Amino acid sequence: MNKGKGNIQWWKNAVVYQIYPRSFKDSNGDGIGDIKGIISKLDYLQDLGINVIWICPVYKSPNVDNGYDISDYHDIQSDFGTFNDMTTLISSAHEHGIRIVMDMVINHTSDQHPWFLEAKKSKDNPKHDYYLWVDPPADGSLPNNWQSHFSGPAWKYEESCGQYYMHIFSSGQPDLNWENEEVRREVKDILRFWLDKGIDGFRLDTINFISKVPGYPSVPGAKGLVRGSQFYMNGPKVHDYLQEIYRDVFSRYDIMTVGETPNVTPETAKQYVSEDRGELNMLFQFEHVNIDQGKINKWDIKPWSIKDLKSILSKWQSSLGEEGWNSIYLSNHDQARSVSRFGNDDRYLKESAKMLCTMDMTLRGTPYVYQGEELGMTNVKFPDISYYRDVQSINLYNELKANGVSDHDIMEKIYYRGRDNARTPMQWDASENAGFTSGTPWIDVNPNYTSINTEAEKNDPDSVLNYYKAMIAFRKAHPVIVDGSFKEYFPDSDRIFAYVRENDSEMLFVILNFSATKFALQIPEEIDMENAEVAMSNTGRTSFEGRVLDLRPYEAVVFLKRK
Ligand code: TEU
Ligand code: CA
Repeated sequence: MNKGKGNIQWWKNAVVYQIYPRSFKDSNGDGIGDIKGIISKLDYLQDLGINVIWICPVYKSPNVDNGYDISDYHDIQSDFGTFNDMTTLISSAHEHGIRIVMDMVINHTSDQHPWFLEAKKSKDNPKHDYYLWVDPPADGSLPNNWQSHFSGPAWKYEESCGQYYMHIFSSGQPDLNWENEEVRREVKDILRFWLDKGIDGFRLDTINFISKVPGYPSVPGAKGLVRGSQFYMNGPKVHDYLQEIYRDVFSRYDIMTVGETPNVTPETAKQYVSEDRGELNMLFQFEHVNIDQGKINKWDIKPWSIKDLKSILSKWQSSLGEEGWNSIYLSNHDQARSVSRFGNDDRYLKESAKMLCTMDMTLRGTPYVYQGEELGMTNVKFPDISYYRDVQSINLYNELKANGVSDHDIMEKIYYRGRDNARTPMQWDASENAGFTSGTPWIDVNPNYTSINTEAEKNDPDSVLNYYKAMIAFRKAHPVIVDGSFKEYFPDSDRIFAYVRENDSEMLFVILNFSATKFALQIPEEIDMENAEVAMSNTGRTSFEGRVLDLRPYEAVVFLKRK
């Protein structure tokens, strides 16, 4: 496949589409999405114009955390198909001009992985040191006060060897000991194994969690269990490990790598993605998706403002601009649906979904579209917890319930931030179960599938889907989006996000109304609008005169001036 325009790396020109395989397309009626299902939709994805698929984990797994607990890195879980199916997916995708990036989970394994089954047998088992163990403190307390991201302590006592092991996520996901050179050797072998199968890169799960502060100190001054992030994110040896992997593996292939890294700032991000450091190409920072998160954890919800959102996004645009490369995303399989969260999924569903798309496709960085986002798929409110499947939401429910919190209050949190919002099946058509499966889906479909689905949207020129297609094509046709500068206007506005992208041949002026009210925008004198044309619009606007722009609710306009 071609390496991209000029000497710009191909992944800078790419639009990535994220697939959560369990919920994408079921080919055999067992209610679970699978690899054959993905293959059957490659034409759809090619037509959409995307260049890369990031596929969430498909390896063997007991599915405590839907594949993020891997028990065999060299095989495919039977729910999803066979190893052969995966090989076919890689080659068919390539035939469609689409590259494949696999999700790789190497901060932890499943507790059913053969390494762990051995490791827990005894302290002197050769695999024991593959994981992080601590003797039980004499006073009967836990090793420290860290809280797992999935509720409860980050430690579980293992009878057979008489020690606690660390699990930052569920107890079915023991953390690997990266200090152990053998572990790093195994990880590198796994990475090479898949790269040699012809894949085009990795999304590296929780990759900044791999180095822990020795001694695993408790968070000082805390009452009860708390997140110990400062002791296991961006730890002392994380860069040594990543440089080793780059040197021994990544640098030898023409691939893209994107690290999932909560708790990074533009400054610390550069340590991962500056080209001269030889670590990763891109990362997923979390500042904008944690905008509504209080101090405690993701369930501690606080109000947020458009102005804050803008300032986070522009900060990342400007500060990572030259030295690194941004990943542009508003949702994924862990987040609420973007239109429900940052747009308006009620009265202005279409307008706001298109407005957000306009932003994603015109910021500097590689945009990621999460399955269904291109349709304007929304959050869901199932009647009660029995409809939910996500271990994080279920654990939260049990924990809060035990503390006497009402069902209503717990469900409000899950409705707002629960991960199953993003995991309801992809909405293909208006037939039963949205055309996702002919059987019983593993999680219910969102009842709004009768109007929000690919079939209905394909034939509607005004649909969110067709706007995505147009916006992706527009991005490809205008290299200024990849290589141009970024300058923000009206940073103090709590409604309008406006910026100019510019290079030697073109200028784009992007205006996004993040509110449900009209707004008369005075175009700054400094912006040269002579011969500027309306290049993209989510309201059907085709022309513009003067210097006052009457914006409609959630309107998005992109002006283009050729130099
Ligand atoms: O997510 C890691 C992660 O940081 C988020 O899950 C975050 O901690 C949480 O949503 C808020 O507390 C990755 C995967 O994307 C996720 O699906 C996995 O469950 C997790 O790692 C464990 O592998
Ligand atoms: Ca299936």
